[in-house]
Amino acid sequence: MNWDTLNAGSYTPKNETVALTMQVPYEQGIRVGSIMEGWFIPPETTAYRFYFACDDYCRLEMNNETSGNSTYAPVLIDNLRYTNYRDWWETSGSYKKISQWMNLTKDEPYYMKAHHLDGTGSDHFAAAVEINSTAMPGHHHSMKEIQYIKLEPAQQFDTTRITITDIDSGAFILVFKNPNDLKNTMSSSMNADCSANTMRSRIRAYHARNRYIRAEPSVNKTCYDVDGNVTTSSSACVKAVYYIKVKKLLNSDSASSISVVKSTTKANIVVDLPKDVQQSAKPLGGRVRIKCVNNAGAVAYTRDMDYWQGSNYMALIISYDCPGFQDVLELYDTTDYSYVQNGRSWLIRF
Ligand SMILES: [Ca+2]
Repeated sequence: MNWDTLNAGSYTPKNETVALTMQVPYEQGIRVGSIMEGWFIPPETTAYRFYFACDDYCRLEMNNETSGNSTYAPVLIDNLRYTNYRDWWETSGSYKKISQWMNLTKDEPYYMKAHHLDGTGSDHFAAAVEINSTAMPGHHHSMKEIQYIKLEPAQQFDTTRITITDIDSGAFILVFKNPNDLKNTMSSSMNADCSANTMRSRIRAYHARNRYIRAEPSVNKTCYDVDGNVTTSSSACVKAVYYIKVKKLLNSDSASSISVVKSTTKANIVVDLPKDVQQSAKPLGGRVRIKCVNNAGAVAYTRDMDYWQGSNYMALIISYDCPGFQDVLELYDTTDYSYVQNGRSWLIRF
């Protein structure tokens, strides 16, 4: 990218204006470019760093000496890959979008110059600043705290019990009937003395593929000896109890019937369905809104959002609907839940 060509005035400027913020309007046209010049005057003596998001290419220069000199400005950020609009945290690509921390002095003017070029499609660019001081409310990271928000239904999962006595090493299959589509699905063959992990691998295709479930099951097995005590010895095991748990909250039982089809086993195999063991709690659903209180104490609410919306969308809606929250927060999904139906939780960093 030869920014000097743009600097040299090879093109007649279409528009020249005073800008109140270091950003240009969204979607100005195709193959547009902009140059912005100005001074950054720090409100406190502390460390600062700058963020630069653009589409398609941008460069930010700054003189970080307290001279106010506008003839010397080394490159602070060179961003030669487009980002989403004001997406300061875009991490793809190898170009720098965040500057190093710099110690700047209160009330000194620091010269800044921004260059921007668009190839085609969307276009935008904007700069942001982060201030490493907790004494200035309202700035990004000024609170140095992370909030945790959670939406969680009861974590009660659909559970089936299979009890095997007169255990031998012969084979059987299970046939699952789904209560929604009434289809029968056969498991793979397993032995009457199989491990929990083997049973899980033989049945999982049904839970993973049935469109009303689409979740992984877990299986655990407990063995009992002739006295009815729990044993870990397979030779002493005269009764094996398996619990099959679907790890996603469901709107209906995972199976309305489960038939046992024995091929070579003579074992006694009894199935207890979720309706008799444990039915799923109601999955998370509906819509959610977030209450926000800004530094001035003003209370606002976001519009309703679907419970499954991604964290980028939710962060955007908070910035639209919560006055004073634009550019001062980051919102992340946690890894607390394997499925959105089980719950949602977010970390909000101010
Ligand atoms: Ca573009």
